Amino acid sequence: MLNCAETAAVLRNWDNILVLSHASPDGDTLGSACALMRGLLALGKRARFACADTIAPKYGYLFDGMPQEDFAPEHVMTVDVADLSLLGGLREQFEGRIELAVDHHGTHVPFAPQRWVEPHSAATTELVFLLLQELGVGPDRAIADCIYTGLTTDTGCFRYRSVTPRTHRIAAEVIEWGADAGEINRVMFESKSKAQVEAERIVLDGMEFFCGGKCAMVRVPRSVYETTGAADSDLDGVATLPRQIEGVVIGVTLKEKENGEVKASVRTNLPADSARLCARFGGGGHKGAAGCSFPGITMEKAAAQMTAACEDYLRELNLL
Ligand SMILES: [Mn+2]
Repeated sequence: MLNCAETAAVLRNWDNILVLSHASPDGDTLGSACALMRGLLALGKRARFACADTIAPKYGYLFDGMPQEDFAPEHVMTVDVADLSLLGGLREQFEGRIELAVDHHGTHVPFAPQRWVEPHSAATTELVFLLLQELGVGPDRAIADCIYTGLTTDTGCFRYRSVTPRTHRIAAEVIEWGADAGEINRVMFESKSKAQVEAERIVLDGMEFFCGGKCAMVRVPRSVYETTGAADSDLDGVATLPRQIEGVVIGVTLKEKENGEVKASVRTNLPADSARLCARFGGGGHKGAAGCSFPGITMEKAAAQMTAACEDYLRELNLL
């Protein structure tokens, strides 16, 4: 395991670097990749980006003005990727070629020979910021926007328990660099498309409670996207809704992906641990937020398995 200075030393020696984000990209993996690439470009290196899935338009500004050169990379690294499987469609192409991983997931399953993993970091962008400081990059306004985006999206606008004094210090620093905090938070948290509201309405209408109201579950079948015109990313925020209900300890959102695979997003309140629950299905993440998938089974079956697991887990915690 590397530390910040050692990771910086690795990057100092590299050129022609490909930075990979995880599939179904969020603000942290994209903010980390873009901040890092901007830093590498500023150091006179060549850097480019790849992700298995399309990037939601609301993240477009992260890439503004960044050249996307096509070159054969000499080095490949990942940001915010907890497990090789989370590379999605890029896994096959890059398995065995990834030399460096920078991540903050406690459930990180090592796949790169060199890695810097700090589970107590609220976002991977926290680590990228420290890395850029070590490399002598900044202050830079575009980098500041990328870092701030990762911090705020991975912490639900600085509300989660994962937030530390350091998270706020780094946020303060990048605001000094010129990050447009108010606008980024508006786009990420205060702005919804009509399709999104329509989809949320349908999904919330079907919310189910079990374990005496300690668990809440919503399902998002493909039909929701079809009837509302909502994109996958429009329903990112839905995962946080079940847990917001008083008395709910475990909130589960089941989404049917385009390929038919069912994915669960789990959000928990203390004392439950989302990552531990998802580990039962080979998934992972953080204490408050984690995910897992149910390949090859229907939404109905996935819901039944998840319900049984929640019940079992709550018993284990003596909450049932
Ligand atoms: Mn993250």
